[in-house]
Amino acid sequence: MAAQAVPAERLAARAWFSGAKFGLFIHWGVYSELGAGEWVMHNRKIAVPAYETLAATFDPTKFDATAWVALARRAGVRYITITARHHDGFSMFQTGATPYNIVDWTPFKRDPLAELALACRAAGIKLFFYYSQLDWHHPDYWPRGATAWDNGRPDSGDWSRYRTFMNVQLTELLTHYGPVGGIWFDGMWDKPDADWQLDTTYALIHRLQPAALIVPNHHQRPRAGEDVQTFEQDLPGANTAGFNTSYVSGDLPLETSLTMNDSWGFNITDTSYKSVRTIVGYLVRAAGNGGNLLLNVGPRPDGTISPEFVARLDSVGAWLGTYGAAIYDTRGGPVPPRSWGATTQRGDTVFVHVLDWPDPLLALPPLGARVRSAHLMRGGAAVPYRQSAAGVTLELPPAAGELDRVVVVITTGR
Ligand code: FHN
Repeated sequence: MAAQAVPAERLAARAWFSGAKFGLFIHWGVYSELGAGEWVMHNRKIAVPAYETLAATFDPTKFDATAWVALARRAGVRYITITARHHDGFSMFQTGATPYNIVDWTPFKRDPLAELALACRAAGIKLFFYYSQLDWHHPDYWPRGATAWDNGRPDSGDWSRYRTFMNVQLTELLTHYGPVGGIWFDGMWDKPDADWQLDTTYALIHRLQPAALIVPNHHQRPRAGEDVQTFEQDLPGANTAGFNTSYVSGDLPLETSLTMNDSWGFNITDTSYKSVRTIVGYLVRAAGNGGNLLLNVGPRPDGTISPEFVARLDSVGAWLGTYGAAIYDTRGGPVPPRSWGATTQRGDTVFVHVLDWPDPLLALPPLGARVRSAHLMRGGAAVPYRQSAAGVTLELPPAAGELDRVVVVITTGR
């Protein structure tokens, strides 16, 4: 069957996504209560009835969507991706498909996604919904997949009913919250060979919201109907995490999702926070690869976000306040990421991001166009340079503790 043309509104949404460069990932759910990450149900082999009891106590009374969105704005993100339903199967939104949701099952009784959607719209931030295809709770997630354990569910189920359940929920997510940025799928890797009928689900999404993007975290090459290739804990093409594909799409937008410590969901004992330098390095290298960084926070069960996350987001936001023009709405530059840093580009301007280079001279390969001038982004001082057929050499000022010495190189065009 011939590939279907991608409609204009989705191409425009992809172009927007490519320029957005920075998003905030939020993993938040019943698991947050135990402070041991979003896999706690699986890792501690918690039976369904016990987890249901835990879910019935979820009461994040300090949740304030406007405070979360204010933080996101300070950080400089252009989109938020939040867990609507994670592998524990608990819906963090009002759904008619199951009573096992935050409005009907908990004393909280509010729909945080509705509140977040309103706050995001007011702030001009796009909202994406993370949706787990893997489910440790639903009886019809059968046959079970690689992460199965004996958790009290019957050894039977109706897979086609489960698919219908997902499509009903996706319909709700795409019709009750206004325009959404897209759906971020996860968990298909639990049963990669099952009959997911992705074409039907993708067609449904694109019919309900023609500009919504499908971002599948299946760790495979992108398929028809998918809009973004996302990499987990890795820059595009890298596979330090052990499950990413080394294939990198040449035409789809790219994204790297990254934890700020070593956990996605709130983890009270995980203090391995990345430094601001490391996070900015990921943002720059993601942009140098032509991709976005989706940086994660795991809010606490009361709905607040820990100061360690807040401080880092504020610092990255302050950095973007100075250097944002070298990140937002750029594409990967003429020099692919190197150990010293990366390049980004907009029009005739190449931004050379020097993250880690101790010497005064930095030699670049040819930039594909003649250099007309070079200056430091901060302060504007001219940067002496030499060019020849072999490339361009920049004479850098000494590093003064900056996270990234950005040299703005104006070329004659390509
Ligand atoms: O299992 C999940 C994990 O909990 C988390 O949501 C990450 C985010 O990229 N994705 C899965 C692992 O691939």
